[in-house]
Amino acid sequence: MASLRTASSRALRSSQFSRSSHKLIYNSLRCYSTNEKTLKETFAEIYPEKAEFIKKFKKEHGKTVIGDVLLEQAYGGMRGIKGLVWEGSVLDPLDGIRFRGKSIPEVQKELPKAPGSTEPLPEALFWLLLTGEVPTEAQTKAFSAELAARSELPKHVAELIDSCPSYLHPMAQFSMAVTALESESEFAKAYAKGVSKKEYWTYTYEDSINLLAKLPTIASKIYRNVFKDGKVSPVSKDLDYGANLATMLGFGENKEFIELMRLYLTIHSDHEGGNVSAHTTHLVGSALSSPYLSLAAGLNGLAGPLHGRANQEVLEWLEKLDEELHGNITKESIEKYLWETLNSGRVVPGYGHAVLRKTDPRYTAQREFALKHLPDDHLFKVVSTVYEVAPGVLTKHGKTKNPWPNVDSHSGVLLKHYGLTEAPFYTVLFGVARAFGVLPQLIIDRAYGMPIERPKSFSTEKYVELVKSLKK
Ligand code: HAX
Repeated sequence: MASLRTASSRALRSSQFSRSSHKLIYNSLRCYSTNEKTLKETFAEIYPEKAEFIKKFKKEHGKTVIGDVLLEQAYGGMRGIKGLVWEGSVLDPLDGIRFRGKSIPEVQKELPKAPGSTEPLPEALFWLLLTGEVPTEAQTKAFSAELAARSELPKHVAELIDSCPSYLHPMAQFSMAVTALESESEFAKAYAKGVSKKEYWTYTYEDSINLLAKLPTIASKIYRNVFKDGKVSPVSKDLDYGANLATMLGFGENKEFIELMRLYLTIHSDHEGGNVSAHTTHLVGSALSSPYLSLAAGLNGLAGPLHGRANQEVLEWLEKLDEELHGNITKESIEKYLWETLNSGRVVPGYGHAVLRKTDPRYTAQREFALKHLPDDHLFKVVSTVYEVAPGVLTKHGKTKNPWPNVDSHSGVLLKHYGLTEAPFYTVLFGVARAFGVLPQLIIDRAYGMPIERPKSFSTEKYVELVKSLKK
């Protein structure tokens, strides 16, 4: 392993890479004041061995049957069909998400933290998701500084955001701004020049880091334009990603809000590959669209009410509940309200999941944050009472396979407590976090040379024929 790493490290510096890659790597190294390996160097050392393993694995076991596909799955949103490769995380229906094998409490314990903080740094999670390794504190600090150094928006993107009407949903503004960053794509430029396939990952890496770095500025600009005075404070190279985001949104004075941002970005980052935002980003990326175009596509999926926008729906639903019940929060009154929602043909937002069959550990992590920092918050008490009642009501209702709360059930209450009350903005924060999960996989996809995605579809007539022929 060590010799392979040294060899690939040597390759990184010599023949395998062109002059332009050298320049890119050098540029990213210049930001560092530590002698430890950078994220890019770490990945460059690790991936050749992994890529070699996958080649062998496919050759030896490529014909192994790994599952059957039922007709009901074709008509049922492809639920449970194994057909994607996603390295950063795996979701167990009962155990919840594990990032490179680590549960949320393990990530909270093991990842580097800012001085005086108890929450993990999301930039350290990005490192873990990309490489499978936990970075040192010095590596994380240098990576935070590198992200801050790359955060500036091109003028045309800033102007584009400023030109959006305030009634355009923040997620539409977010997706547009990310799409417009395409002008900056190193990958698109290198591809146009005919760069070798072997080098795709290095340009994808540069685009991904530049994109990740610019997201807090984009998100804050949208927030401050739509809901505040339009002024965004500058990024500080001395602050970590979560602290910068909190500050630019206008909540930097509040240390608890900064802690919330670190936790929020970490737990909302990755949820394996099949969810709409992750799958869309990966799918669009498989056509060799740049990370900007790929993430923007994923964000458009995240904006749907059954996916990321559920966080907005939840807060609005809770506020309406509170208003209609005039603060009369009892198990009985909430049960009645839940039945009214269900009987009117709507879903209870924040409950249910396509994979999970237990309370989402991301919900639990947020509940623990609330118990620690805001146990007496009125809306937190409402959320807690809904948690006591909703699983029973949904079970009695008899439709959902999972009556337990998901991540979106809790996030709005925490944000609102600290003054970020504007629910239509919530999915933008989720989008910033989701980038931490999907961008590492895009880099990995390019490093492994993953092909364009193209599953098979049939018309209903063709499925009827297929079923008939199989039943003969
Ligand atoms: N309230 C009422 N009915 C629900 C329900 C809920 N919370 N969750 C599922 N159901 C219904 C479904 O609408 C479906 O009804 P039909 O048979 O009439 O179509 C039935 O129960 C079976 O659905 P399922 O198999 O349990 O769930 P799916 O895998 O199809 O859908 C969803 C998963 C998350 C989309 C679903 O549970 C839902 O709509 N939840 C509410 C919205 C929400 O919280 N979304 C966020 C999910 C987490 C996430 O992605 N965050 O970004």
